[in-house]
Amino acid sequence: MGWMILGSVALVAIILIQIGRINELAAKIRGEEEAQFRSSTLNAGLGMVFMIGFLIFVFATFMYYKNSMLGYGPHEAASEHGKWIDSIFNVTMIITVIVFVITHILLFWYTWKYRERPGHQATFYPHNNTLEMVWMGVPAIVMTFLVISGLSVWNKTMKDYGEDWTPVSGLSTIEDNQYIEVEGTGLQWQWILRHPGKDGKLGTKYYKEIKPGINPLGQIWEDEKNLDDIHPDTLVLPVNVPVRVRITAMDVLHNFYLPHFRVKMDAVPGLPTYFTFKPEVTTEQYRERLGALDSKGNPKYPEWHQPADPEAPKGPKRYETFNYELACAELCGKGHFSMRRFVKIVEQDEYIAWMARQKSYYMTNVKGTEEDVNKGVLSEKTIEVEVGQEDMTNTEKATEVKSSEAI
Ligand SMILES: [Cu+2]
Repeated sequence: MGWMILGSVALVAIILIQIGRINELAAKIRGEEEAQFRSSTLNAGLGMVFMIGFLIFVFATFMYYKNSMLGYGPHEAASEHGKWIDSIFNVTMIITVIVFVITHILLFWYTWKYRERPGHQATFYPHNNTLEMVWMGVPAIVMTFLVISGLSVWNKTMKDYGEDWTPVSGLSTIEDNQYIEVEGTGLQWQWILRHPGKDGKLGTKYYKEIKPGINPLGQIWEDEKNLDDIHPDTLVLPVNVPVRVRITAMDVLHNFYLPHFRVKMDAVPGLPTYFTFKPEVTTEQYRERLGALDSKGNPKYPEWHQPADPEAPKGPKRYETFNYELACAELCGKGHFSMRRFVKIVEQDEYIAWMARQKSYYMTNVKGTEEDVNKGVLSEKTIEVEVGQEDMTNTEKATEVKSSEAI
């Protein structure tokens, strides 16, 4: 009997110990669950803080850098088509910014709203036709609008001058329906610019004629149109006159990029491309824009009022030394950076005066040398007049001489 009582007490004791253990275990599991709920609330909350901070950061950096970006502050496009490109860019940006803000708010709001917590269970929700229609339909409509308006700007921008257009000729005033055709050839690592000179026409080239340092573009000197072609260091163009740039490359892919004019086109070896644009703001006017003062007489864009050379604080300011740039926008090798050239947009009379001062490549580098195929073929006088060194203001005289003298 005694043994039985002892056995029962031991059994009850074991049962009680086991119950205690189970309780202990259950409490532990409950504690872990609670800890998990706390951690998901913390994470979702941090997500919300990040979202607010990130959106503020995005808008603050935009406002901070706005005046350094093309299209804003002083950097409105300096060409006719550039304004169209900027406006379609802005439309695209407004739409995408709205979508960006909404989707980011929703993304973080949902991680907060549906965070793991007691009494909440995920619902299995595999399909909703209305929702699918909305998220397919709305982007499709918006994209159609953007693509169509983008295409129409593209077609307007990429137009070429038709037959009713003539190249600017002579040094006389530039008329309507006239354009200037220049050429940019990219090579490692420079741009060779070619200006048509007085006749307004670029001469013909042949790649087998290319001799570095002697005939870098392979111009054919028998072609009269080549005799007055200039290889300028700076691309000088008159304001409000349409320009057509022939773009080509000699070795690898380059890209003819005039950021202020929104001109950008690949220069492909063996595949000539072109770009037409009309500069509408002279270099001088652009400098004024950068140096503008507000109504209180303070600089509108103080960064442009810093000295151009930090070592000479009293020297010219940045806006006074500003120049338009031609850059290569295709990473084309180790000397890529050195392809920078300046572009100068001047008033029409200034342009004519500039051209009158130029000497053609032929006159300075070829005439009278071994390379000169015209030695003894073209009379000295014809070449002089042809190139416009002797009488630069009288185009008619030049034409007369050309037709009367045997060439
Ligand atoms: Cu390049």
